Amino acid sequence: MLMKVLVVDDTNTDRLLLKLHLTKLDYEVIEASNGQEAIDQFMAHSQDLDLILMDVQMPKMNGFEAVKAIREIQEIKKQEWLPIIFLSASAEESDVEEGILVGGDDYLIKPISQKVLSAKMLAMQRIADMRRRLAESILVLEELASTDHLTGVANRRAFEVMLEREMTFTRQYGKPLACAIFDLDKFKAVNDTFGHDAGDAVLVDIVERIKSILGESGIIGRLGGEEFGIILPNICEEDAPSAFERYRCIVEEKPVIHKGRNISITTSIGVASFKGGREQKQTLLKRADEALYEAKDTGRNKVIY
Ligand code: GH3
Ligand code: MG
Ligand code: MG
Ligand code: MG
Repeated sequence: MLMKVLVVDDTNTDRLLLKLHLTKLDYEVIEASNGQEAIDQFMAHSQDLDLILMDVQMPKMNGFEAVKAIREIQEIKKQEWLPIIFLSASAEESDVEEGILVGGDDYLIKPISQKVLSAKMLAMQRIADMRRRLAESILVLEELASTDHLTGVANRRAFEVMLEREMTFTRQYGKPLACAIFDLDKFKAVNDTFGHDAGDAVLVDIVERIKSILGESGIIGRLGGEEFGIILPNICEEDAPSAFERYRCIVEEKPVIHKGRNISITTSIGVASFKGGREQKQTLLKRADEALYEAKDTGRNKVIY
């Protein structure tokens, strides 16, 4: 892939020479002739910029100041690592030191040998590739660590993180939320009668039904076995029971069909509302769990609040 390099230098001949050299080496070059222009070019190309070569002595805004500003923008926008090499006529130790301190990754002294520059750019590219691969792996791992393998929804850990987030939002903005735990009724009998495969298919089918009425802001997670959690942001205490009644109905509504056999299933749902305040996630879940137990104890296939 073509590497995109921003060359910043106020001296036209320096800039042109660099551009000529880099183009020959098959780099795509964009230019800036002062610090402010460098920031503008960085902003315009930050999506696909691979490297910045930055002169230090320039009028108005020098290279150090420009790099400081660029690093601040990257920090705010949480952008991935972008290597910056200073190219300067000053060999002062304090300048080299300052260049690295303001966020440069290397500091080369002019006049610059083309061989050395190419080699340094290669080294930067290597580190950038490594960091990109690492970031991608972390994303994949995070996804794996937060997803339930069978149904593809959030696992308990991820569900609790989202619940925490929604509760914080409720505390700050006063928007209520309703939380529920539901557990399939007599699910062991499904496994015993139709086999474990059929049980798995029931879990997948029920999750799909729930997702179909969950809406944009609703959240579902598998808490374990045949037990799931649902968060409905913006549902107040009075509306919660009827909201979850829809979920109970959609499970009962029609049997799951697996290998030509009809598997009827129902669910019991325990609901707890949150209006803000100091209550913590664990006690909210405990209230929902207690309501669920009451639903089981009093005949199953019902919503208890
Ligand atoms: P209750 O109405 O009281 O909830 O009864 P139940 O039979 O649903 O509850 P119980 O806890 O006795 O049994 C749950 C069963 O769910 C036992 C377990 O083997 C089964 N199960 C848990 N996870 C899975 C899974 O991923 N796939 C399948 N097929 N079965 C599972
Ligand atoms: Mg200069
Ligand atoms: Mg059950
Ligand atoms: Mg259970």
